[in-house]
Amino acid sequence: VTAVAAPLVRAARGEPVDTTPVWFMRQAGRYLPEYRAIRERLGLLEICARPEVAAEVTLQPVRRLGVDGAIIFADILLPLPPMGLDLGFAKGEGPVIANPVRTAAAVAALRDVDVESALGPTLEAIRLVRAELPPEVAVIGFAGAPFTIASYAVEGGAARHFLETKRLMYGAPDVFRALLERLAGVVAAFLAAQVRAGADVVQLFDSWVGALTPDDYARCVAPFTARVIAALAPLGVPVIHFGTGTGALLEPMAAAGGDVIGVDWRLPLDEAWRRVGSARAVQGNLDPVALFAPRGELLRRVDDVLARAGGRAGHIFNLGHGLLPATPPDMVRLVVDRVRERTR
Ligand code: 1CP
Repeated sequence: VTAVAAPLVRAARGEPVDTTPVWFMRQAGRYLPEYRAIRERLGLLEICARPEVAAEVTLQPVRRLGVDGAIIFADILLPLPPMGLDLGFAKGEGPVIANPVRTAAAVAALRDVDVESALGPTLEAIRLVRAELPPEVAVIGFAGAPFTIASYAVEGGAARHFLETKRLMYGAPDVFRALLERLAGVVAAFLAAQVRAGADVVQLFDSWVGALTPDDYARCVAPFTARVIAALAPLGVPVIHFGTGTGALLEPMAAAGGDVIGVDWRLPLDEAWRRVGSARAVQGNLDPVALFAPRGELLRRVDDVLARAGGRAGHIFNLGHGLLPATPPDMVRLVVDRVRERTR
């Protein structure tokens, strides 16, 4: 533990900072030519399996953008292969799981995971990145929340309507809960291991919870997310709890936990912050597509997010969801510079 925590960590705890910290979901990835150069030789899972390469790809956006956090290069689906699922990434780059989990027998057949060995390369990448960066730059560990990982495990890939996932949740709630329970155990252990490896803050991606009714979320999903977050509390590292399409779920999401609530662009940040309560920090919430707008329009929207944060302690600037692959890197840098200028 360093004497003075990184600004991103301080903001996550709701403490005042000199300048609003800024980073971007999906800041490592295809919009960067230096990432694409590595992806020409190596697949996504190959990068994740090689700590030196994963560390390099993690550091690329930190060098180019000067952001306050380095999110470790990995994927929310990495825990699935050690549990016995056959994960691959198809040409179009979306995930494909050849043996999706849709029955009680399939849930029972899931293997227990020793995260230190099975997910060792990600932990080693965290150690390498932490050793490389100055203490002012936070290392961000992450995992998928149980529901969002389950949606891939049940569907066998990306889904639009979550038909198989909801069919299981509505038709066999005990099986669905058993699956989330298994995932919660692995995710909690993986995040704890990331913290031991040097992550200064962790983000739980529940990207697709917005597809649920508040009642289904509260009954079938939130208890497992809450269990993951509660398991991390003794480690003393802030947790960012993120989802999209969560306009109807902000209160139950906040109740499930997280020092920081991630907000997408569909809600004004001030309104979202009021709803989650001033005791929490918030992260967000520029529309990722704003980076394709003319400069003046982009800057106007950055300023609007900052104005809604109102200079209060506990705001981490980010997008409302990840950077899109076609984003011009210079526009991302422009956002970083604007946030720094406006909040100094
Ligand atoms: O090689 C490639 O460029 C393929 C695209 C890609 C990348 C860059 C995938 C496939 N995964 C990743 C890395 C990744 N995934 C990171 C680290 C990069 C960074 O943030 O800087 C992170 C944080 C993730 C997290 C992730 N994977 C999420 C949650 C974030 C979100 O966008 O909501 C999800 C849902 C996934 C699944 C996944 N992996 C890859 C894709 C294309 C997807 C989404 C598929 C879908 O649309 O459902």
